[in-house]
Amino acid sequence: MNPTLIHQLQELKTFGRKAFAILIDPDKADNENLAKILDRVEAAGADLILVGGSLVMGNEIHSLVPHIKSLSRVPVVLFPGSMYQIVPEADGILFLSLISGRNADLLIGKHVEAAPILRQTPLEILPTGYMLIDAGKPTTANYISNTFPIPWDKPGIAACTALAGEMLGLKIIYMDGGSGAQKTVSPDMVRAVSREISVPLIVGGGIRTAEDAAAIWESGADMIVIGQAVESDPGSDLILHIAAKKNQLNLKYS
Ligand code: 1GP
Repeated sequence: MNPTLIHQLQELKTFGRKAFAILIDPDKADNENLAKILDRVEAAGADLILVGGSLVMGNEIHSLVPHIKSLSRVPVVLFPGSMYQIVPEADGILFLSLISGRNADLLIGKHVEAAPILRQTPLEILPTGYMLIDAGKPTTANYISNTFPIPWDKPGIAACTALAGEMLGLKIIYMDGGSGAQKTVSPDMVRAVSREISVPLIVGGGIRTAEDAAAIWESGADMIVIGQAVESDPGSDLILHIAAKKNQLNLKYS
């Protein structure tokens, strides 16, 4: 039997291994760019493909996910901004509770509506404490969620929030500066959160280089997410450089 995605993520934390995910925004993925990205995803051995966004304007996600599945063996996990982004052909779904905010709908309300729909799909449910971090400019996620992000320089708030999320039973913590963030989540904050939790830690937002990725990994993130840097230059070798850095770190700590 294949280990579940949650089990694979937990193993990263347990064995100190690093992983990365490529985020594909369904509104921006034309076929030509997608083919370039998936080529590199396969060649580099990316660990996960995330699909979704805080605001998705078109309906392409429903054909995009099966299309990606037909071109790549990398597991596809939904990163949904709304219930319209539930696609049963994916492998799993980040069931996100926005624990950095105080918007009841995004903490539990939408989940109540989505639960009976998700129960009818084969999707693996990945219960995730989602934390938005202020990373220099208002992001779509902040605007759409109508919540305040955690201040960039308050690692203590982030650590307590993540700890509470784990105590509530969430299986993953995802800290996100938002797509196109001006700066990444601070290494200090990643360190503070990583120290407090025993569930896997995903960090994304504003990661543009292999060096950015390394700094976040070395501070304690188990998986990093890259979206805009790949999307804005799909033909670049960034994914390959990030994979090389990951392999180097995994060798160093093995
Ligand atoms: C956004 O964490 C993701 O939700 C990725 O961010 O697009 O800035 O890489 P970027």
